[in-house]
Formats: sequence, C-alpha cells, structure tokens
Amino acid sequence: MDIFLEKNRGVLLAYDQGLEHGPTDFNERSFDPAFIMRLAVEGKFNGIILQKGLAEKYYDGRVPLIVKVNGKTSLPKGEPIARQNCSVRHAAELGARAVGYTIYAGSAHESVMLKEFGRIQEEAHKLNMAAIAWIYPRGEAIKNDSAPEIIAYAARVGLEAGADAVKIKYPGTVDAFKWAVKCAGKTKVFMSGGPRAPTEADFLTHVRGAVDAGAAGLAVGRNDWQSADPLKMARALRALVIEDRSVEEAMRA
Ligand code: FBP
Repeated sequence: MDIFLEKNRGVLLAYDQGLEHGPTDFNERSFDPAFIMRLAVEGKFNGIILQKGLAEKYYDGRVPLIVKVNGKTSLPKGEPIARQNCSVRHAAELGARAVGYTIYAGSAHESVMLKEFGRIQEEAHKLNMAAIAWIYPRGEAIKNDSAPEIIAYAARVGLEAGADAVKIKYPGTVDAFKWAVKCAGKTKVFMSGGPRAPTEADFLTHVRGAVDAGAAGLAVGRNDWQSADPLKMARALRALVIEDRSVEEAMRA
C-alpha cells in the first residue's frame, strides 16, 4: 500500500501529544490546533497526524491526514497498553489517507495490540488506506528502548505485522539505523522526533543520519512546534529530507 511520499520521502507533522503527554508540551502558540493546521500547510508537511477529536474539529483537508486510531495518556503507571479509540471507517470519513497505531512491543499487553493492529491493517487496506505502526518497545522487560538491537527488532515487528510504514526511535548512530532499515525490508521507516534536542543542529544531524541510513523521513512534533521558529525548522527538515541537503545547507534554508 502506497503512502503519500514526495520523491520517495516524507516529513510528517505529529500532533497527538495533547493526549499522550498532556498540555505540558505546549506553549502559547502550539496549544492551538488551528496554529498547527496552518503550520502543516505553510511548512509544506507531507502529512499531519491527529487523534479523531482534533481531526473532527480542525482538519480542513489541505494536508494529507493520518488519524491515530489508538492512544493513551501518561497518567496510568504499569505496563503500557493503548487500545483502539477510532474505527478505520470513521478515520476514512474524516478524510484520512492512512491510520496510525502504536504497539508497545515488550509490554505485558503486546499481544492485545498486535492482534488489534492486525485487524486494523486489514480494514485499512480494504479501504485503500495505509497502516502506519508506531513501534515503541516499552515496559518492565525493556531496559533500554533505544538500544540498536531493540530498534532493529521494532523495525522488524513493523514488517512482520504488515505495516506499510513504521515509526521508530533513532538509535544514536547511522550504522545502527541502517541495520534497522534493512530489518524493516519493504516497510518504509520513519524516524520518531522525540523530546526537543539540546540544539537544532543536534536534531538535524540525527535526521540527516536517519535519511543517510535509508529512512523515508520522519514524523516530528516537539522538535518543530516547540522551536522558536517552527516554519524555519520545517524548511530545514524539507531541505534535509526531500531535497537531500546537508545539515549546514538546511540550517540556511
Ligand atoms: P514527537 O516528535 O513530539 O516525539 O512526536 C512523535 C510521537 O510519536 C507522537 O506521535 C507521540 O505523541 C509521541 O511521540 C509519543 O511520545 P512518547 O515517547 O512519550 O511515547
């Protein structure tokens, strides 16, 4: 199943952190979904990732939509689990071109999420929509969720589970990410943005590394809309990912 790429690459804007982390991630601009919708358009993102509540009230059709069909808050403790909270059909009615689903591989509840994703992927494909899996190894059993072998395992889980694209963390080096991309086979790999990096150059260096390793791009939230100039960061990300520029060139974009 095809995912809407540009030159085989993509920069996706993630905006489900209000559910996942709460408003603590937001500033005076980014709390407002209307601001993020404008950013998605003006920043020429290849897609925007929303929970159904935001899609119902704010999505205006100008950027491809990915509806996250599961999610959880950061409030419960214990083994992570996120169950489906939006049907694939409803995501399609909202205009989504793809659905997103998080699997906490390694959690005591992973089988629930693997089973649910299996059904969601089949439903999505019947409606000609892509299924993107966020594979986040988490829980008591996972000592280091960005260790190279854990990230490669996450990538492979995406392929085995039938994901058209997988979203995984950057494991720290280009070589480690290269192995993860190989393990993902025909499943496209997107790097997950993560918490704001110490500097913009640090973040862009990781993105460059991911693309050099064969990633199709990234899905980014906080490192864009928490930055002083989110549009400038969007330009830099496009320069790196779509135009294949260097970090230095991207910073001047
Ligand atoms: P960020 O770029 O802000 O990290 O967003 C990517 C993302 O996967 C979001 O879709 C999701 O809300 C968040 O990260 C989950 O973060 P966590 O690592 O806390 O589970």
